[in-house]
Amino acid sequence: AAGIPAKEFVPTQDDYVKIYNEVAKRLVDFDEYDDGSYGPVLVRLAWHASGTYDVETKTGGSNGATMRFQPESDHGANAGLKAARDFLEPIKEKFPWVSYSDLWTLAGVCALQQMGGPVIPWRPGRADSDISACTPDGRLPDASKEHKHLRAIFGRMGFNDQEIVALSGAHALGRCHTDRSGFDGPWTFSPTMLTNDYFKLLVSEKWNWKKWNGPAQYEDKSKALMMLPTDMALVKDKEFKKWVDKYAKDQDVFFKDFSEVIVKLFELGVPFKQDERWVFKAVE
Ligand code: DDH
Repeated sequence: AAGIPAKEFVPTQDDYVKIYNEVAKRLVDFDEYDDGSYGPVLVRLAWHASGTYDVETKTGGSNGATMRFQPESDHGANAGLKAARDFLEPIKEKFPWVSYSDLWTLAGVCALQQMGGPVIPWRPGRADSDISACTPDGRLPDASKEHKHLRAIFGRMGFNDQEIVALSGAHALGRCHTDRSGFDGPWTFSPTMLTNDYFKLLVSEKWNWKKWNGPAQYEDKSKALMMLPTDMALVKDKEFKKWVDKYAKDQDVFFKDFSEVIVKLFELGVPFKQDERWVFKAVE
């Protein structure tokens, strides 16, 4: 009928459940990648999209999904994240109404839950920006640095010591790749399961400098596992270490704090209209 505008599609919770389930299905379907899952690299995509936030200027954060554009996609810290963005592209094609910024964070939630992590409440409301909203390079942490750098970078996002340590527990997942960051190896023996093993290993293993031509990193006695200088800063600094000990002792406490701080991370700087957060059921 002439003059009557086409009704805009307004997605409901059920529509986002469909996206969650589709991400979960693709995680199972494409189990040949890396250690057997795209889960870790999806988590890293959601974190790097969100971790550009600056409290003072209120720029950056997951809203905008500006990592789609150069120069942000080419920032050194984002090397390798094209694999995660490409993994999600068919889902964006199937559900064109979802913003990339909602999709990337919801995929991070799905990956964490499907890898045995805690429930992570999520809500929609992110809108994609254009290239002009790209953040400058240098907002994400540099793995060669120590405690001062961690407090400066995460303080800029609005996080305290406890939150920095809880967030770092994500390194139970995934690995370093020589062709991405230059570092090499996984932090735990179960890189596709979220556990508190990262904290347990930090306090129980003896960590030595790895002798190689690559960037300075630590290795355990078995030489199968690694820690970055920034990881070791969490046991060298007394205030950080308190939280490492706490999370090493009790996975439930880690899961509770991790869920809370991940919700905060994925929501930094997002102008939500919806107050209610949804809980998505993990797919068996
Ligand atoms: Fe991380 N991370 N991360 N990280 N990260 C790397 C991989 C993964 C740092 C450096 C690296 C967080 C914090 C820090 C994940 C999640 C999170 C790699 C290796 C480097 C280097 C990349 C590669 O070669 O492929 C540093 C430094 C910090 C810090 O200073 C605290 C946080 C907060 C998270 C989070 O998710 C909340 C995940 C997952 C991976 C594994 C990716 C993969 O492909 O596997």
